[in-house]
Amino acid sequence: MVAELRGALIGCGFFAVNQMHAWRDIAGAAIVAICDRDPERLKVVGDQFGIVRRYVDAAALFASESLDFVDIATTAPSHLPLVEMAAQNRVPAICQKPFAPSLADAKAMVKACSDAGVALMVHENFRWQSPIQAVRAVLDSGDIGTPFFGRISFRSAYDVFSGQPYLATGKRFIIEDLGIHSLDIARFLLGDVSTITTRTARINPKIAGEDVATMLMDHKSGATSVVDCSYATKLAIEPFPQTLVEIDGSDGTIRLEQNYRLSVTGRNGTAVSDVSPPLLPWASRPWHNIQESVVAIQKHWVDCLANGTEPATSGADNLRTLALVEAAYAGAASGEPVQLDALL
Ligand code: NAD
Ligand code: 89V
Repeated sequence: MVAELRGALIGCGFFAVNQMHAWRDIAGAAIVAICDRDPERLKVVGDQFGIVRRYVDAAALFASESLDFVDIATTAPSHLPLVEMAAQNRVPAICQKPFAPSLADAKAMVKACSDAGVALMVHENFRWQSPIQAVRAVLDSGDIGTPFFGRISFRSAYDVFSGQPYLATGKRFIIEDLGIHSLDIARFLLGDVSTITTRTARINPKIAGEDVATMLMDHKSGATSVVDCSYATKLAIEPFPQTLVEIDGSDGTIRLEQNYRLSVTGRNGTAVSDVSPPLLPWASRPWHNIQESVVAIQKHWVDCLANGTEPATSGADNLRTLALVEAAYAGAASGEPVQLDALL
């Protein structure tokens, strides 16, 4: 029997609870220790998941535990020191999105892990949602031919601030927190990007950052895409947290519509299917779509460690998604298109 990988979770906040549930469901890995600088969160998560080995200081965790990986679920400002600590201790690391507050920090983390010879994966889970994987499978089937246009759309008025109050206070909001997922999906479906043009707005006067963003991208494949996201869009039926997708190809079209309705028009006509994600026993609507993707990405990590393969959303891969975020903010400020290759 293959021994279970011994993991530790650093950061026991709002989202980490999903990650802990997912680890419990995954064969081949177990969380043996947890760390949070806030003793209250340490107690809540430790008691809920029966983890007795608890640390308020990450350095003490690395010094005392023998680990096969760490799962870093803190917010972005702490990612660089924590990933560097993992690299110094030769421990492979998962790091939550946004990977870093700046591309320079992200590049430093990729280098630190590469120099130490340890794997690094960014927890960029939206591309692992089963409806998004279903769209990718249609593209791979060749049914719609060569894609020339895409739209990745996330428009909602859901109150994200009650669960994640820090989202209301930062100078950057929707592109950095949510648009980052949509930009990653655009890369996943249509490939890397050469140029991005961005417009932003703040509609909610109670928050510090932008809550609306519209981005126009040239993909290296020749396709054009629009990535649009909004937390100021009041709809008859609230779609949170669904990403809607439109792709037009030389031979047909894909539409991922509200309520996970997938419509594919190809050479042989139109097929409509329900690609709703399953409601896992510990999950709750409307978050179940995201929660299922957490299990999928964490399983992928375990497979990659077992096989010695690079995760799909490795640190190196995620530099290209984070570069889109940087370029989007730069372009929103200047009003000009921004070239991606110059940033990488
Ligand atoms: P949170 O503030 O609720 O939790 C973060 C926790 O980390 C806190 O308990 C804090 O005390 C702890 N922490 C911070 N720095 C630490 C350090 N140096 N050492 C130990 N503990 C430390 O935040 P959250 O809402 O859970 O978000 C965490 C991250 O997850 C963010 O980057 C957020 O963008 C991301 N997130 C991802 C998804 C997703 O679908 N991938 C969804 C929600 C949030
Ligand atoms: O996925 C996320 O990063 C979350 C949310 C979906 C609420 O924006 O912050």
